Amino acid sequence: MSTEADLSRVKNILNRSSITKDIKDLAEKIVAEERLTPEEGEFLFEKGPLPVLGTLANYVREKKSGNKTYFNRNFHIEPTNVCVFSCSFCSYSRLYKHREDGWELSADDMLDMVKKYDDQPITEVHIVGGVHPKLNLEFFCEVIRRIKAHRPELHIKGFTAVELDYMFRKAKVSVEEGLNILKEAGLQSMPGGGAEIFHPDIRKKICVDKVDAEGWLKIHKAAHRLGMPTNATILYGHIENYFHRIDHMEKLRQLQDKTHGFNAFIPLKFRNKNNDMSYVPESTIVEDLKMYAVARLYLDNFPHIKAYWAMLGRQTTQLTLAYGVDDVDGTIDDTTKIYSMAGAEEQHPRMSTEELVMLIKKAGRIPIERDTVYHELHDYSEMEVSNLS
Ligand code: V47
Ligand code: SF4
Repeated sequence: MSTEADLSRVKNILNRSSITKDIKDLAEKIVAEERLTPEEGEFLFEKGPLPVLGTLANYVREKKSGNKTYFNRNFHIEPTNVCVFSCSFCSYSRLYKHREDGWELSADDMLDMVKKYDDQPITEVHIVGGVHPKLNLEFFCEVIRRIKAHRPELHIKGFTAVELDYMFRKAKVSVEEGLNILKEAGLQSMPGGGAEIFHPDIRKKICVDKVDAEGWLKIHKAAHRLGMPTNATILYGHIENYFHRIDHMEKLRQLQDKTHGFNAFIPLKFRNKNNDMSYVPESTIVEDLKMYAVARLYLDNFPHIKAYWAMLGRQTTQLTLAYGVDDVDGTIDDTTKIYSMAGAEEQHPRMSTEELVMLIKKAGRIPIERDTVYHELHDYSEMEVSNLS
């Protein structure tokens, strides 16, 4: 889909005398659709000038998605914030600290939340939460069945590999058996959470007690084999370095080569309020844009790179659309607390369809409403851009 004009923009920027031969060589590889090695990925993080990374990532993004930017109409259900694990970046979990602030929804509560959207054209419910010691596989199957019985066309995207690993071990079923049981109940896809940083040197410092990289990848691989698409995340901008980020993306790229089951890669910026890592400063916007751009360049087999606006904030999300991003997640309707509790600007994340469309249009892109698996539902290019800022 990329035009001659895009290519000439790449060539123009590479003709600048300040650009080194190493960078020019890598740019030529990218334009020729040759895969970057891990060393080259690290080199881009370390030495790639931001304008060059942006131009190249934008070139790849437009080749894959043209000028389109995707969003959906969704809401979240967070069944509980009680969690048996103790990730040090988490501002949300309440098992050991402040149990009195914990919540625990019943199946009826969750169905009531779904019913609130009965007259709204929502297409997806995203179910994710803490790992409660008592909420088990049977309970979640009942929740899913009841949601599907009430609104069959609503896509259920649910449960991180961390939640599933615990659920399946408790139920004494294999990963394949567990996923099949959930799929039969009505689960259709999985979000990308719980990946954090795969490398054990970092994982043992930030989330020592939950599923490791091998277990996370095994669950996603099994989901893909069952025809269930999933996303993948990285939690960046804390104590990891560029080597760890590339190692993480390399593991995902290898699995995607085998299964082609990932839809989107979602870099999640570490937020430092109210958690045990509050001493770690948050990344700068330059670092954020670099993360998105290198992700777009390195993960050549991922169809989409998503900026989760609820976590990143609206303005940075608009900027990422020029750095490789082609998806901004959904309307959300103030139904998630993970990021607001960690200090994100959006304390009540909610955008109307019109606001999301304007956010995308004002960044110079075509807003496309999609369903969870990227079927295009509506092209909003004709919607008038109002004076909403
Ligand atoms: O795995 C927790 C992250 C994730 C913090 O697949 C934090 O479409 C930053 O994965 N600072 C869960 N991040 C959320 C998630 C997600 C969100 C939106 C869309 C999708 C999708 C997936 O939240 C956790 C963890 O990496 N997280 N605490 C924090 N302090
Ligand atoms: Fe639990 Fe998830 Fe928080 Fe870790 S990030 S403590 S698994 S809720």
